[in-house]
Amino acid sequence: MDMNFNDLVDDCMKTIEKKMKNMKKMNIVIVGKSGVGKSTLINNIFRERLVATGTGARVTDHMVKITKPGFPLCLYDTRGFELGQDSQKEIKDELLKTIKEGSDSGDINRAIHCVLYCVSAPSHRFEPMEIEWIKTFIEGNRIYHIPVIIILTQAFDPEPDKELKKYIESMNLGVIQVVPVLAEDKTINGACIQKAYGLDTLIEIMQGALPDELKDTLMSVQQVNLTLKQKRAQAAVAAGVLAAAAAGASPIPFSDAALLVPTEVTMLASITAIFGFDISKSVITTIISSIIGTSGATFAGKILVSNLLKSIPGAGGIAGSAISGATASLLTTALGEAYIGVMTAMFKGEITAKDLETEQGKQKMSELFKRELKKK
Ligand SMILES: Nc1nc2c(ncn2[C@@H]2O[C@H](COP(=O)(O)OP(=O)(O)OP(=O)(O)O)[C@@H](O)[C@H]2O)c(=O)[nH]1
Ligand SMILES: [Mg+2]
Repeated sequence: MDMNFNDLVDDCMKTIEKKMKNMKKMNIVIVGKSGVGKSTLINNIFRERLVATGTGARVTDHMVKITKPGFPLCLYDTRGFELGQDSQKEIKDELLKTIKEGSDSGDINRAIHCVLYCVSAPSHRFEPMEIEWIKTFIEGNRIYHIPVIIILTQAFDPEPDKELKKYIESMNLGVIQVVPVLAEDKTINGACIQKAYGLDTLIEIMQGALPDELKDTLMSVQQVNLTLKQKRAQAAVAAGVLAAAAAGASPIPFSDAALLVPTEVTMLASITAIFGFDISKSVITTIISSIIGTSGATFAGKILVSNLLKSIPGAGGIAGSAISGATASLLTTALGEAYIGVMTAMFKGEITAKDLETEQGKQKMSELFKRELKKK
């Protein structure tokens, strides 16, 4: 069966777009006094500088909802926490009301999923008023169980910051964890005295606390924990392998390898969404042609499979005229892992989308694929 290269690319683009569009929306709330570092934290965790470039809309007296078109994350930024007891009570009531409304809607896209409570670490103190606020908030939150994480911001002095963490933990407030973070390197007179740290740990804690439906979303929007992105992408490969094995359970003739294409396309789209890259058509074209070893207008399923098998040491000798479930699994694993390798290189900046449009970039991509495939 002949396949059309352009159709394949279009199919990939459409599937990626659909994956991104159907991704569940994550809603997080950030609370803390002015100047503790809420905006700096948010701008560094997510791949869009949400606070700097998003659109804010006031939703309650003290809360602004920040969104960006096409970005599946919505941030509720609170204002006025430092203004005293009255404001703090109002913030708590508005927050619980917002949580209730989200929960009552029954729509996961509208629910509040996580509350990040920020305390400035350099202050070395956790005031009685703040303790009281968290206690009463947790009380009101009891029926909703929204995970609350306490973040010690601007924690550039690790030893006393660890002490503060221990002290807060000893209060058993009912929060998920207390995490010290430094969102940006701390410099004094131009010299760096402490490198940024802790954002990857924060993301790991959030990922553990979120419902399964939101794990892809968090991975897609965050830019600080590559290992977790890779892990999540590997879960997408495992799902693809299962589907491919099922498709190949009764052997597929080589010439009908097109039967496997939808499975592979879905897998590639899932991985792309988890990495969260805005992939253009020309990039997809390069990636696909370097995967399948051809960019001819039309090609046969048989060519596709034999090209792929040739790249996998040990699989090249697979005889016969059909793909078994085991071979389909092997192909899918190799393809998925190779693609994760490419996404990783893009994440690290070793390859840029612009590079991929040049001959050199294509060459590099091809090499990367071969290297990844050889690992299998
Ligand atoms: N080096 C370093 N500076 C930080 C960090 N976090 C915050 N700052 C600095 O602290 C100041 C306040 O940070 P913001 O992120 O604006 O604080 P905020 O909580 O959003 O403040 P409001 O929006 O006024 O409520 C800024 O000058 C930041 O550059 C950090 O992790 N590292
Ligand atoms: Mg701010």
